[in-house]
Amino acid sequence: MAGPAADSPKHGLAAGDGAAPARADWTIDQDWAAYTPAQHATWKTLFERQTKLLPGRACDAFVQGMAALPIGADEIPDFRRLSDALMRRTGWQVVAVPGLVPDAVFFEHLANRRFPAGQFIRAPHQLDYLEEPDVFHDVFGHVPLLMHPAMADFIQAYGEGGLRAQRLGVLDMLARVYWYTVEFGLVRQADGLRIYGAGIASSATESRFCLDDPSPNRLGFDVARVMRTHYRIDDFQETYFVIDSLDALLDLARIDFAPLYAQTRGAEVMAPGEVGVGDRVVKRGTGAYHAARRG
Ligand code: HBI
Ligand code: FE
Repeated sequence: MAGPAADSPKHGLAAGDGAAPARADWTIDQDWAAYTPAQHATWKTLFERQTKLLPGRACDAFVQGMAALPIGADEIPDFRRLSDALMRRTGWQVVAVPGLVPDAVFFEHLANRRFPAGQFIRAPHQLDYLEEPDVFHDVFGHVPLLMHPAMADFIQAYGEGGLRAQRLGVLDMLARVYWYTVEFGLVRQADGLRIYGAGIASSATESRFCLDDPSPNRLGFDVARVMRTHYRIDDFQETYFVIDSLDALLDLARIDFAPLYAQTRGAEVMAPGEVGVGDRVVKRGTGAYHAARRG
């Protein structure tokens, strides 16, 4: 497996470089008519590649959400049509942004059930790797699960919790929960482990790695454990956390994080590949992939 890995957006990057936003909430017009044939063709390449990989890998809710949305191979989806379908099902909308937006702006949108999606599409030489969330990651990766009521409520709660966590100075802890669920989560299905995280579902290489490679750990999800686990933004994850069903996200949306923050503040943060005594090991990884890259 050569070359750079995940094409997940790098949420750790500082947002807000470059030109000042025209609107205070950082939204822009999608300007769908301005996409070029070459840009639609990039979408098609990515769409077809992922669509071949995801049967037997993506969870049922992802497949069902995708099927119920106006998302197809031939063109970059129109956010207004996505919003119409989402609004009817779970009350969400998709709004266009230039790329990463400041944390507080991101949270404010999510708290109001607006999903900020990158308006741009990656360049042809970035098919496997890019730093900012583009329209393929955001729409193909995230939007199908916004059709699921548990994910719909969880992401809204994350937006509300994000604003609170910023005030408390514990955003790093909350961001790890988002990372290991919404971006890189696995779920147990009757027929085996499946992908629900958008960072995986939008990545050809990581959608194979997370399920097929012996290297990464797969551990049972535990919110306090995840809160004190570092993650990788530059490569595949060393550990994936497995929830028992998407409805586990509903429980997570409802719990009070304040006691968890208090408890986690003093605790040691674990390395991405570490396995601890209290962990529920679904499958212990060999660690071979990252060991080889460390040299
Ligand atoms: N902006 N557009 C966009 N998408 C994200 O996923 C995003 C963001 N800004 C901040 C951010 N994520 C994260 O740093 C927070 O979830 C903590
Ligand atoms: Fe994302």
